Amino acid sequence: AGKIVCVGEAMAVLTPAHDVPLRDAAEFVRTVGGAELNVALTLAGLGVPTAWLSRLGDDGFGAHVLAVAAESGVDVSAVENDPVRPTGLYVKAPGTASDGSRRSAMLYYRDGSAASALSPGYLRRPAVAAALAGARFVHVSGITPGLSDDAAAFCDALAAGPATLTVDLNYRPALWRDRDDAPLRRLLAAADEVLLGADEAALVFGTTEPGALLRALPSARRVLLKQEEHGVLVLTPGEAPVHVPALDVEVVEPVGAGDAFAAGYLAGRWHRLAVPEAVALGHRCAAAALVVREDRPVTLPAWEDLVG
Ligand code: KDG
Repeated sequence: AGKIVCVGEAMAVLTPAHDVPLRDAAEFVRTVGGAELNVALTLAGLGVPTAWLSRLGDDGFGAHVLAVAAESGVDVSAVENDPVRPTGLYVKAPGTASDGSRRSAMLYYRDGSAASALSPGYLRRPAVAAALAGARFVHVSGITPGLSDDAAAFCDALAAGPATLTVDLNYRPALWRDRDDAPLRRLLAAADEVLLGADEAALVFGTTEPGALLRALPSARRVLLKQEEHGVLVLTPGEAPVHVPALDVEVVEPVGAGDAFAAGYLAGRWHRLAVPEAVALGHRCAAAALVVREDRPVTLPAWEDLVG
């Protein structure tokens, strides 16, 4: 029992409709994105009772995001409408990251968005307080404290709550370029469980060494260190790391695979699977996200196939 409550900004996503560079793209496909909403949508698709907490602009993009979430079975009753600030937007240009990798370039149009005005006051709203009071897991990513000073204070207040706090580092350099990352570090330090990529761990903590990471994450009862195609190392204080191999897939577009992984893992935990089995479920959901251009697995394998 108990819901999984995912907290953070969702955006409309525009992706070129054809396989051309952004400067030649005249037509776009609109989908929805945002790390925690991606997690919520996949959790709901897996049949786990899920609520999503955030703020949206009073505009067509916000209405679309809300409709997608509600139609997917996510409880959106505590989502707040902002009459002034717009819904955030991002443009995903597949395969054109500046580092020459096959990662997508992510262009954000989210400064001053409705979700950037998340603040401790939002947590005091009765619907929000009720959702959090009924939560078994509260899931947030390291994106949220980077949205604004208010959102950073919001994360501090959220982390003080009683539910098990899971934090996916989701390090987005564009958000931290002009901002002190202390709020991100406070959120990570308060987390009961941390999910992070080895590349992110190296950037933020300067190490991927299990013992050093556990020392850097003092509240964490578990850390999932994701090593891309090499799988995940489960780190638990006082125990030897456990390796859970990933699946071999032909990657189409990688954005959102981490969110699908988090959703599969949390769904496994919600069903009280053993941790390595929950991680394996995360890998299967990530694989389903890696083979589509959208930020999340649009169709999920049946539950029996996922846990089989
Ligand atoms: O994990 C996928 C997200 O990165 C994407 O949906 C957009 O939330 C997003 C962000 O801030 O990068």
